[in-house]
Amino acid sequence: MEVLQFLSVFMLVGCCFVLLFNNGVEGSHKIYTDLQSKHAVKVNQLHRTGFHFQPPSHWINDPNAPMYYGGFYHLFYQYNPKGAVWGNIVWAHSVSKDLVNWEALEPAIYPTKPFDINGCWSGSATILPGNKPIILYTGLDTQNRQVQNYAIPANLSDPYLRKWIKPDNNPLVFPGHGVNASAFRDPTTAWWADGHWRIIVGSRRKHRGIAYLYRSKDFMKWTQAQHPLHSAANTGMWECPDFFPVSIRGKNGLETSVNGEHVKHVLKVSLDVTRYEYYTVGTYWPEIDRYIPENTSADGWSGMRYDYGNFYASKTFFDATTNRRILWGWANESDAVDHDIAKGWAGIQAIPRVLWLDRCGKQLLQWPIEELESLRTENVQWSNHELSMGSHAEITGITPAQADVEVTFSFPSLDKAEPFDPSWVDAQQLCSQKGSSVQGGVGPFGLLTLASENLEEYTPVFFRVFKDKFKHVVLMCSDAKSSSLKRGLYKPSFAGFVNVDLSDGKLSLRTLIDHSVVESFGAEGRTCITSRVYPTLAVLGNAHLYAFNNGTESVTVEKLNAWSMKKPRMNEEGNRF
Ligand SMILES: *[C@@H]1O[C@H](CO)[C@@H](O)[C@H](O)[C@H]1NC(C)=O
Ligand SMILES: *[C@@H]1O[C@H](CO)[C@@H](O)[C@H](O)[C@H]1NC(C)=O
Ligand SMILES: *[C@@H]1O[C@H](CO)[C@@H](O)[C@H](O)[C@H]1NC(C)=O
Ligand SMILES: *[C@@H]1O[C@H](CO)[C@@H](O)[C@H](O)[C@H]1NC(C)=O
Ligand SMILES: *[C@H]1O[C@@H](CO)[C@H](O)[C@@H](O)[C@@H]1NC(C)=O
Repeated sequence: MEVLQFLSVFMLVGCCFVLLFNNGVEGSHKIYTDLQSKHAVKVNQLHRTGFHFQPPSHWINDPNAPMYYGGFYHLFYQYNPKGAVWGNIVWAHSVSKDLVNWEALEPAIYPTKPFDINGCWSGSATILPGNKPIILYTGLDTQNRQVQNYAIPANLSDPYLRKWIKPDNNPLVFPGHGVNASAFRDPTTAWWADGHWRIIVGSRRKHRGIAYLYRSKDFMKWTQAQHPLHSAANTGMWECPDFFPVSIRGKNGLETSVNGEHVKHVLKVSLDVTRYEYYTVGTYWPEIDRYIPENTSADGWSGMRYDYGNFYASKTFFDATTNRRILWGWANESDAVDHDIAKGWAGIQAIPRVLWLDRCGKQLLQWPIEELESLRTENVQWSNHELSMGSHAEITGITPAQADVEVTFSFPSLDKAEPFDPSWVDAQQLCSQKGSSVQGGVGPFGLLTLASENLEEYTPVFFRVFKDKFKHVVLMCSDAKSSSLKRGLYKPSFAGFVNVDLSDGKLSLRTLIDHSVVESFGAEGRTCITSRVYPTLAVLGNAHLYAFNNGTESVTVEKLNAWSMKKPRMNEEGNRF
């Protein structure tokens, strides 16, 4: 851990903030009391993103209560209106017709009442019968207890839902007997089953992560169920749980209350200790209120992740107008706090993704919402471009710092794949050993994004294929190691394994490049990785993009389709629909 982490640390808790003791046992966020109300003097544009969600300045974290209502997508998010570090949190609110162009409204929820006077933290929306949205969120009350509150729109005829009311019968849920009032937060969207509404709330008991279950007939009076919906030993505090059904056939999303034969359930939790998330696929029995992950879903540290990079506190919602389940996730900064202060901003939301169950039923697939394609402009295409060992070829004709790249690589055979050592269980560690410049057999091959002309800086996104006893193992990396000449940055070699059939000799990659973010979808969305990087040379018009191969087996870019991306309307002040 960094020294800074121990210096200005006090307390705090939020979907993303925890009491941090000097022994640093839990939590990785810090409170900078001296900085949290320091207004950004000037917003530095250099690393600001072109098409990712962000406000004009200051700090953002968790996405909250995404929903579709009155012809608009609504996104709320944890926001510090006064500075570029965490603090003074309110629920900022933006609306969009297409999930791409956004208009900022007034904050929807902020501390005013005894039940939330010390904090308005993360939560979710439920659309009640009669098309009535209701928000559940975590408040910090006068005694700093974490309680679950509700808020309702002041005027259902206003499609912008500008004003929210927090009635005085709050809170709806107090931490019950045996529940730790400092670790009880982030209520989910409610689902209806068996005559009751249900929600889960994230918590912990000692080192066990817990999703407490609550039931209600009328949404107002909630009773804690005898058993949590689920828990797992040694995972620490569960933040931002999300629980929803997925169809076992096809890409269509399901409304949160749907259940039955054709359905499996997904439980995702955000692990405060490690600051990453994992999910399981399993079965939910409403009669006994039990959720049991399948034996193919590891339930703990080694579980499957939506994203193996900067991606946390995520939340899905069901978009009934298009039958999609859409995922939002927060991509935090990888730079240091003094850089954030100098930039005047910190945090973005990753591009919203459609999410569905893979045909094999064991994992989810994700893909950027198709509306994003409306920003595509100049286009370049390649076909059958061979990359011999050690070569890299520049992709020109687009703006490499703000681009969308889709590429399919093919290779004639897997004979040259390097042997896989079964002790390599940690993908990130393997990627840090075997980076893009370490020659291999089949791979490393992929893209060098945000690269300077002479490769002093670059963020490679690539695959490497290994041969295990009975199968091949595919590693996907998004490696920030050489991303910037700047010191003092967090430059992890993010990586995940890709569960993909290689019998057709192909691997595909889509990468969204946006100044300080590289967001990649491997093998049709089987493995996704988001990296935050801060080049000093490879910026704006000086950024380059290459396809490369550093394996002994030759690799062909069978097809490449890349676009410059336009800038959407993004929460600019004074910009109204
Ligand atoms: C509610 O919103 C509608 C639509 O914006 C507006 O016409 C109406 O005046 C609002 N009602 C109140 C009481 O503000
Ligand atoms: C309650 O939660 C807080 C915050 O995570 C933690 O510091 C404290 O040790 C917990 N108390 C107990 C009794 O587990
Ligand atoms: C996992 O469960 C399936 C049935 O759902 C069973 O066929 C299989 O043998 C189980 N595998 C293991 C390793 O327990
Ligand atoms: C390929 O590997 C060689 C030797 O390992 C290295 O010097 C070179 O930089 C690598 N090329 C790329 C594009 O990473
Ligand atoms: C994002 O920032 C990096 C660098 O400071 C930390 O290491 C991560 O823990 C942090 N991630 C989250 C989710 O807060």
